Amino acid sequence: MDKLLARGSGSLSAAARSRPRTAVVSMMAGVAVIAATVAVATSASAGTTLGASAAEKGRYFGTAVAANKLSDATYVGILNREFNMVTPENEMKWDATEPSQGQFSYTSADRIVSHAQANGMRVRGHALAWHSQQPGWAQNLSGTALRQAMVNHITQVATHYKGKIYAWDVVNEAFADSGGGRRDSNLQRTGNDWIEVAFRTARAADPAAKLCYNDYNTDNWTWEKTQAVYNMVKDFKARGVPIDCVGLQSHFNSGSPYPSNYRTTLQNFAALGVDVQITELDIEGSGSTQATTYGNVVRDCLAVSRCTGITVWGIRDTDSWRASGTPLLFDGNGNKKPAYTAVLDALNAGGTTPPP
Ligand code: 9MR
Repeated sequence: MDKLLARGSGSLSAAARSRPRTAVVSMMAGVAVIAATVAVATSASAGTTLGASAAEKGRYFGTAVAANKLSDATYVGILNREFNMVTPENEMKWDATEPSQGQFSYTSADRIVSHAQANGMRVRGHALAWHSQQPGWAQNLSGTALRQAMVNHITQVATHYKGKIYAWDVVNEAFADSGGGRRDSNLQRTGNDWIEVAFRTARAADPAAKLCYNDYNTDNWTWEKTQAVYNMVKDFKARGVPIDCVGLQSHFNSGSPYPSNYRTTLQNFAALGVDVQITELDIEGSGSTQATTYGNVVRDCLAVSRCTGITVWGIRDTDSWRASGTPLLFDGNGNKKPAYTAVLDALNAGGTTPPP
C-alpha cells in the first residue's frame, strides 16, 4: 500500500501535494474503496465460475442448451451458475422454426431465449441457413423457389429475434471437407452467391446482430477447408459483404485433433477484421489429457484479442451429441471434471485484464 501511495502521489497535482498528508491519505483511501466496489460490482463470482472468469478477460463463456432440459434442476443449476451465453442446440434450425413453409414455430427457441434473458445471459443464434436439418418441404425445393424460401426464412427468423441475438450463425458448414471447395447441397445449387445473399438478408433484418460464418474442421491452419473459408471471408471483407465473425466449431477427437497451430488459425482469421468465436467446443477423452487440451484452447483464445468467447457444445457428458466420448466439462452427475478446472484456471491465469 505504501508503494502504491508513493507511486500514486507522484502524479498528484501541485495543489494536492500541498494538502496536509492526512487529506491525501483519506482521498487515496476513498479511491481504493471505490475501486474495490467497482471490482466487486463487476462480478460477485469473478474467478469462481466460467462466465464470470471469462468476463474478467472481456470474453463470454457459453454452452449449447436444449429446451427440453430446462426442467432438469441439475442442468439448470449448472447453466445459471456457470454460463453467460447460450446457443439453442437445435431449436432455431430451419426444421424447428419453419416446419411447414410460411408457418413459423418459435415456442422451444423462445423458451431458451426467455431463460437466457431472465438470467442475464446472451444468445448466439444457430443457424439460419444450413444444408442439414432442413424441413422436408425445403429439401424438396430447388432453384429460385429454394433461394426465395431461404431469403424469407432468414428474414422472418432474424426479424422475430431482432435485438435479442448477440451473434447469428448465418451460414453453417457450407464447405466441403476436402478439395477446398463448397459442399454440394440444394442451397449451393441455387448459385454460388447463396452465402453472401444469406448474410445481406440477415444484416437487413437485424442490423445489430453480429453475423458469423460457422464450420467444423477449420481449426488446423494447413487444412484445405480452413484455407477455403479464410479465402471466402477475405473476399467478403474486400467486397463489403456484411460478415462480422467466424465460428470455429472445434469438435475435437482422435480423427480431428486439436492442432498445434490452432492459435495461428484464430490469429489469421482475426487479422481479416472479423471476430473469432469458438462455437461448439467439445474434446473427446478424459482426465489430464483432456484437461490439458481444454486449457490450451482457452489460452489460445485469450491470446487473440478478437477471440471474443467460447461456447461448449453441452453441459454434462450425458448431454453431448457424442456422449460416449465424454467430451464436456461436467460428468453425468453434474460434477466438475479436471477439464473444468483446467478451463477455469486458464481463464483466471494472469489476473484480471480489461476487455480487449
Ligand atoms: O447437437 C446437435 C444434435 O442434437 C443434433 O441431432 C444434430 C443434428 O444435425 O446437430 C447437433 O449439432 C450440430 C450443430 O448444429 C452444427 N455442428 C455440428 C453439431 C454436432 O453434430
